[in-house]
Amino acid sequence: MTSCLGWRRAAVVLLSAILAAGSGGCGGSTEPAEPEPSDVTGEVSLGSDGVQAITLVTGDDYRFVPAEFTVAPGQVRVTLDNTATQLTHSLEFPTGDSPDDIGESIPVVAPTEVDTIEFSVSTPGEYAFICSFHEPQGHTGVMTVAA
Ligand SMILES: [Cu+2]
Repeated sequence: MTSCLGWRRAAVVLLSAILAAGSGGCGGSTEPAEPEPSDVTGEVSLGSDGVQAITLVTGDDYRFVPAEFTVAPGQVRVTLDNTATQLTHSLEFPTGDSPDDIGESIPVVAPTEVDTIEFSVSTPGEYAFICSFHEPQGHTGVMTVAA
């Protein structure tokens, strides 16, 4: 008698587990989409010459995509691709508050133009960069030099 009841309970538990698993799978498609990884952290790749390279895209808004990326100490090549039809941008590492003085900048990149700078970093830390035209609108980013 008791063993029969036990089996029935087990069956109920098993059925509940199946239903829970099924509803969990359906719920997955309704979860909010996560931000594209490229919106958060950039893809730094090695160029054919072994230099770390990354392209930041900017457009008719006040964003660098990605706005944050990480490199190792050494040579770095940063390309700014301005896909905008209206806005002119720049990419500058302000001096004074960075561990290394990078000393390279792209002072002007007109709509649809692309420009590249190359520099070396040696001191791990965070290096803020800005678009000098739109810093007040939050057109900024951070390059991290890993230890
Ligand atoms: Cu800008």
